[in-house]
Amino acid sequence: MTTPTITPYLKDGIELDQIIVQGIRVTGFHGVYAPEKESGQLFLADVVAHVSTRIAADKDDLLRTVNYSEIADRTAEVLGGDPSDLLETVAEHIARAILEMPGVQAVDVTVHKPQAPLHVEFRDVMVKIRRDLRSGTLWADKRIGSSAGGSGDPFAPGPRTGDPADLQPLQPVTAFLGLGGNIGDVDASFREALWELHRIPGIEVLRASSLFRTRPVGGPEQADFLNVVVAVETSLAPRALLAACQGVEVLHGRERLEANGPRTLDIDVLAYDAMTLDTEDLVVPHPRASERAFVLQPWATLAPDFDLPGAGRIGDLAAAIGTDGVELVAERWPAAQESANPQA
Ligand code: PH2
Ligand code: MG
Ligand code: MG
Repeated sequence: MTTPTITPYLKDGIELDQIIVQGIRVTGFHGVYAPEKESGQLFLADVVAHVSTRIAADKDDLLRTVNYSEIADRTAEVLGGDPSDLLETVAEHIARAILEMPGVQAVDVTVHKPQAPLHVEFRDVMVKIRRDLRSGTLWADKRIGSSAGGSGDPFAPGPRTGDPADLQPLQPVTAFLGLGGNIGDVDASFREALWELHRIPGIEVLRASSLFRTRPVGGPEQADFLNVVVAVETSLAPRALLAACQGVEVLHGRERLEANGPRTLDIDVLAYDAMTLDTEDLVVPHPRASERAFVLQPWATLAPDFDLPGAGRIGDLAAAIGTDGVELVAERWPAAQESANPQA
């Protein structure tokens, strides 16, 4: 098989490395025509995972990279799994499965169907796609929302689905974002993130809370965090807001290596107006917001009277949780210029 040239994927202007698995072959049952679904035929896929392999190579450690055997397994599972009509759908499902692997920043997927029922002789049919962590398509057609979007709510149907997480508000709503981080100059990352969020059409950053240094909650032994809460006005649907936050995380080199582990920048959607949502990829309000002093104490400096759906007034929640493990660093952040880098 010839090796195709693969356009490099640039992250912050730097080419990522590529882990490539070619010619994964499985009998599958995808196709528009009934005989295709009954008898099955050969499907092949080529997958290019765009990752940074430098740290793994330096430490010679499989856990710090992406296991190509797992790429192959996940791909084969989709190829041989639930039948889809379209190769496009198969490629999208593979991309999604690979992007879920920690460390994968982007993925190219080519799906081949060399036995497709055409009227002429041919060598191959293929569909090739590139997806990255910033593409909202990762979430766009997950329709697993639990609430049906009852009558009288201020939300109009969005362009794609009936999932309430995809409903755009008729008028801009206030949402609260929680920022956290404990790698690098986090204070600077927060300041940049505010501008990056503000630049996104449909997001206006209104105001930030005071800045707090906080003891890590959960995860491995790690450096203290900085945390702030930010109020935004947004005309984006909840899921689009989440995608925007994740895009900004990626800009700051966020890598999802371990749950609750150290991170350069984490941006969580804490609340979206008075909305409650429970979907596979997005739960609003943030399910642990009301239990975390590192969220509630900053939040109480910003919007003590906000009524957190299902939990109560932020000021009251903050008073109840107390200040154990959280320390005020800059009351008038980001106006105050002193750096609060926890590693400094
Ligand atoms: N974020 C976590 C887990 N633990 N601890 C602190 N102090 N601050 C955080 O932002 C934080 C955490 C998961 O996102
Ligand atoms: Mg978080
Ligand atoms: Mg997060």
